[in-house]
Amino acid sequence: MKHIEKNKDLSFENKEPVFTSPIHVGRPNIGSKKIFLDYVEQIFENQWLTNNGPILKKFEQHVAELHNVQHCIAMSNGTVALEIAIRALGLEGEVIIPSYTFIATAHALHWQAITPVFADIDPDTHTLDPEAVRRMITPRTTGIIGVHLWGRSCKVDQLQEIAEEYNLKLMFDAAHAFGCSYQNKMIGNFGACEILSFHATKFLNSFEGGAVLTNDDLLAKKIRLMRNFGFSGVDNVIHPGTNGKMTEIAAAMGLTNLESLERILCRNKENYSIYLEELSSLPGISILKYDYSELNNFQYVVVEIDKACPVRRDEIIDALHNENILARRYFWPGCHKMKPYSDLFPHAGLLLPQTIDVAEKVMVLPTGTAMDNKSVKLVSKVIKSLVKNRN
Ligand code: T4K
Repeated sequence: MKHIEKNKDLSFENKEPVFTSPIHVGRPNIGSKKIFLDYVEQIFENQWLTNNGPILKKFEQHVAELHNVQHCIAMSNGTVALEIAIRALGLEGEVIIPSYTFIATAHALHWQAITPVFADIDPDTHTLDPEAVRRMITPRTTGIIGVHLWGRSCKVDQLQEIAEEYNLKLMFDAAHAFGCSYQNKMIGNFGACEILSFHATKFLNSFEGGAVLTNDDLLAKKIRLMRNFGFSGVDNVIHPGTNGKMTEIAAAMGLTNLESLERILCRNKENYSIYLEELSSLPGISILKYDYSELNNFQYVVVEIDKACPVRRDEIIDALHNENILARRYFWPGCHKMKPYSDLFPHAGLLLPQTIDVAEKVMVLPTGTAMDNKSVKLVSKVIKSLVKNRN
């Protein structure tokens, strides 16, 4: 009933949804079924399903080469990659992170009895504001985890400077930043290490998966041990560890999708430029820009809807859902508002004005290989109609 009332203002009122089935933010980008099935044949032939198998090794090598980094240690998912990297770096006490990120960044610390301390973001980049990071440093701080949100890198140099000044460890959550660069150097080469996610919804997926990228030989060795219970050879455990291993079938999916990388990127770029062209002139609506002098994967079409827009962000999302367009608020309302952290820091929001503002403005639109020019134009048309009818 609520939606019917709202729809009085909309041009698509009382009609069947514009899309007959739901279109999602996060539909997987999937490569050739034939290539994948060839890998499945190999796996059956090898009778090697997990534990550092040949397909996993090939996947790690390809990902490392693509990012021009010495080591890629693949994991069962990005969260475990974060947890292991955090532990391998010896982080403890307090670690500074943004609140405007996926909950896994905070959980990977909290899970290990480390306190995530939320610093505010720069509203233009949606990544950590280095000055805000400085303000949150205490004698208990041991590290900083920057998040390259939407694949756009943090202010790496400034964070590095702060880390050196205060003798803190610096690492990056690069879950969104597969194939992206900062100052023309590939992500994976910054801080002590960076982690990737290959979740189904990511630019490159391996069903589930993640990885740690690093140029530090000793750290890589330690992380490899920790990924496999600390085993060094048979019957010999030399380090505490867990089970973070990626399976052969996951690595096969990763390799399959790597072969389609150009096609996926082209599709994302095309979708992005259509959205930009269609929506940029609407009042109070802007699309987050990507820096074309850097590499990016264009996996996220991030729209900011501010007060100049005659329709509120949540009204737009509701109306889009009525049309089967499952646009999303992302990282709303911020990690600091989620129970485990609001219990810890009930007043954290006082120091996070930009985080709160951004979380209230952002809407993410469907993109990826599940979309084509026609469907992107149709989504844009619905948004245009919503805004224009209210003007
Ligand atoms: N750090 C950052 C900054 C991250 O963004 C993430 C993960 C991590 C760390 C941790 O990495 P992982 O441990 O996940 O590897 C998703 C993902 O579950 C999560 O991986 C991702 N970030 C986060 C941003 O988004 P949801 O709750 O939005 O995903 P979900 O499962 O609801 O899927 C979204 C939509 O995608 C669905 O409505 C339908 C569609 N979908 C999804 C799946 C899984 C499909 O069409 N097919 C599918 O197989 O969290």
